[in-house]
Amino acid sequence: VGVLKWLQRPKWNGRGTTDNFAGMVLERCNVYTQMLQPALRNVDCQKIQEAFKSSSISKNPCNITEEDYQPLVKLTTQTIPCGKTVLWSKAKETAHEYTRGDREMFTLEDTLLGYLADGLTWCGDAGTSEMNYRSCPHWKKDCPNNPVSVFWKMASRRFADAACGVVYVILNGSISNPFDENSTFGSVEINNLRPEKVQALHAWVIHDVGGVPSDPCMTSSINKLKSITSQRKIAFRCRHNAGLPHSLRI
Ligand code: NGD
Repeated sequence: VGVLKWLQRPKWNGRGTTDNFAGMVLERCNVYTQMLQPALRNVDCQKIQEAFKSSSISKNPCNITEEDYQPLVKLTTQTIPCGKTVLWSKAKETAHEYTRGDREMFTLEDTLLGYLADGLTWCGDAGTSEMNYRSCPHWKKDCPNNPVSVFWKMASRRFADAACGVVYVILNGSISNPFDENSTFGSVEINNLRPEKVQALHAWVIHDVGGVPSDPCMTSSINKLKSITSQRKIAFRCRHNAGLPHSLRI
């Protein structure tokens, strides 16, 4: 009995592939390309679904590389206009609330690639041609190079690298370190903005209505961000606001 139980234990510490993963990817692709961004109406969602599954199927889910996503990336090419990129850190809901109100602005999750994957988990296994619906590697407890972490790192790097004009970032002013150097924004996106084409980084630090002891833009956390942008020769501005601004333009 002990051996049986041991054999049936989940392999990894993270949640398994989202139920109906492939169906959800196809459905999201159809919604995005037919209803949200008609400019992409000619993309082949069936092919996109296949490429997404193939990125991790029959592979060791601790050895995924950015190259594994190349076919998917090629099928989801999209250009975001200059001045329309919105990054965020520890403020996902707030950022999406904002872009929902201004359909011209794009977070990564408002692009096709981010829209397909947001909130989903997926992984395969070297021994089978099925997704693993039971468990997937947890990025801290198991391994960093798992399908989901590699995907977001790759997508975030490309999104920042492609940004031009004024780039916006929405940060959480209700926590002690709104700028976290270990976050994706702090470790990937900020380092991949290109000074030649990024006019400035404008930070909006959003805090709870009422509770703000001092200007969050003056904290050491935001100062760290300011010094990184200055080293990278990117102009920086910061504003704080209780609740969402009507416009991100400072
Ligand atoms: O390595 C990881 C990892 N790092 C953070 N998170 C991770 N999940 C993994 N599986 N592997 C999770 O990403 C974390 O628990 C949050 O649920 C989410 C975002 O982390 P947060 O709030 O700390 O913000 P980050 O600065 O790390 O990333 C936000 C920026 C934003 O501009 C998006 O364009 O980076 C892009 N992004 C990164 C990771 C995940 C988006 C997502 C997403 N939509 O899930």
